[in-house]
Amino acid sequence: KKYNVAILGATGAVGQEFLKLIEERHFPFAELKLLASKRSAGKKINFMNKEYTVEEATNDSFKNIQIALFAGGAASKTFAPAAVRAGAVVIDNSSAFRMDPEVPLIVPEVNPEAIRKHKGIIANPNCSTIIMVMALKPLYDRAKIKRIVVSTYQAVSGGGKEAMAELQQQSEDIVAGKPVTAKFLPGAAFPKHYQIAFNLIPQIDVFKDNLYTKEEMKMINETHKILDDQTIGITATTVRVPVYRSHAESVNIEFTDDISVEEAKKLLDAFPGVTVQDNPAEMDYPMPLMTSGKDDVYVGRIRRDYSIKHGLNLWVVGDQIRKGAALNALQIAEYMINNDMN
Ligand code: 2RA
Repeated sequence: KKYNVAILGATGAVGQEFLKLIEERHFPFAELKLLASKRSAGKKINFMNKEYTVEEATNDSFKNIQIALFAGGAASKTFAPAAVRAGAVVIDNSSAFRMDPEVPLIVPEVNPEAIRKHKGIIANPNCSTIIMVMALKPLYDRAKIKRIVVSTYQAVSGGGKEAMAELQQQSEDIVAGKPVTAKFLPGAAFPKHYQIAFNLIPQIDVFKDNLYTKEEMKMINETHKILDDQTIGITATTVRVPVYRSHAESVNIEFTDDISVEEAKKLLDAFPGVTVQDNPAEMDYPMPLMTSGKDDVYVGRIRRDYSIKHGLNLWVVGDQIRKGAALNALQIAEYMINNDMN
């Protein structure tokens, strides 16, 4: 069976990754509709030996569409209701519906059974959350987790094309001895902007009243929802780093029961979508340069936290545009197809 697929936000980084993955994974599509805002409408995209013209998304765009892949952003909220009314299942990468109790928040390797409860919209979690829960799940199933302390090192591509261009431009200017300007990060809408080249910015998204950023609260709230466990204590610090692609995370976990490093390694290694890369003697550990363009989430530096009774430290790295966004969404669609859930 083949499906009519629409991609909303087809010209952006996640939209483009959707196309790459559809081809790579031989996703069974019949018709493909590429949708975007008015600004990108009319653009031609060559895909699998066919030329597609990007169409402006409207409420009428979803007739005859069975699977609507939404790349994210404000357009999701605008068009999801129309797509659902037209009979499509929307797999949405924006944050608009993630915490809605009616909307399943899915990482297919972690909580696929929750897909069944969908009412037309299925949410794809935030990139840094997906990467963390992939490493948490096999350990959580073996030894209950009491508390997590996570610090992220997030690539500029998570902030969009402008953030990537800014890192490039600033790096060139510094090397050329020219003055550096910062116009975008931590985000276009902020009153101040900071240099990212040769720097770190400990702010991703806006600050909430509790002094955490929205990105930090996403890691906390979404992890609770995906693991379906509100009892886990989670604290997060999210940081933008001058890396183009792949988010890295230092994850400290306190368990209720003892779990050895060897056992953790075995469990992680056996978990689909996770690769253990951990050989200190060979200086072997995951790094963003090596994990970019890869499907798996990589885990290394697995070691005991000797300051607590049952603690482990992990270093987790994953391509946030692949597993953190487009791949996870496509895997949700594949899971539904393979389990007759449409
Ligand atoms: C970031 N969380 O890296 C975003 C992308 N979803 O800024």
